[in-house]
Amino acid sequence: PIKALLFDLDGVIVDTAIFHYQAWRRMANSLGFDISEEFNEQLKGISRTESLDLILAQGGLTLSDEQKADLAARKNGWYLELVSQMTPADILPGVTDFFGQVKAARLKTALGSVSKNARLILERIGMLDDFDAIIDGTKIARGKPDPEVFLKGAAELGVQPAESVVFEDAVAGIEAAKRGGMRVVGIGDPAVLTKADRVVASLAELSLDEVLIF
Ligand code: B16
Ligand code: MG
Repeated sequence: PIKALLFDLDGVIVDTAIFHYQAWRRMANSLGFDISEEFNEQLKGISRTESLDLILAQGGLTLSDEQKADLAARKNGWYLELVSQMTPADILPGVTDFFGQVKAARLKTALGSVSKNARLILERIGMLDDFDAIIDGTKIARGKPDPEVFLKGAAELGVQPAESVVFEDAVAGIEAAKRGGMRVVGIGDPAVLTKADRVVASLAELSLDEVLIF
């Protein structure tokens, strides 16, 4: 039986991808190039340092570790300015209702995000207490598609991977859940999220009962 649900943050609970894109774009522009919205798709679910490497490669730049640390910090500052304006109104459609069903069914929940800002975002949207475990970028050594973030979540909840369902919007995150031996609901486009067991446009389209018969 399914005992626990593990949720990605960006793209599942809130849409911070747009803020990441704006902040990375500001950084790229300051270096003299631009990044497209299409390119930004590749950055979803990928850690801050890996995202920076992909962006610098896109701009044809090779920088020192010190310069890269400085740029990453600057981007994060711009990103946090945007995050600081978030409120509970930024919770994505269907999330609050779905969590109500999860709570009524007494299932365990964990957050599985590679973001180092995850706690701050949950605080801003008033959902910090909705998770029994929070695994974020400060607790993991390897980002998605490595399964570490979800395996740690299941372990902290005391459940087996096979008893867990992951909710993910990114290709890298779905890969991570599959490698971890978990079932996955993809949030987004079925043509993109081909490895998910089920794909819905948003949590508003799904009832908990449909997940429990997985
Ligand atoms: P930070 P998730 C990920 O969040 C984002 O999808 C990804 O675009 C971002 O680079 C990463 O967090 C790191 O975020 O810079 O805040 O540490 O989808 O795993 O919740
Ligand atoms: Mg995501």
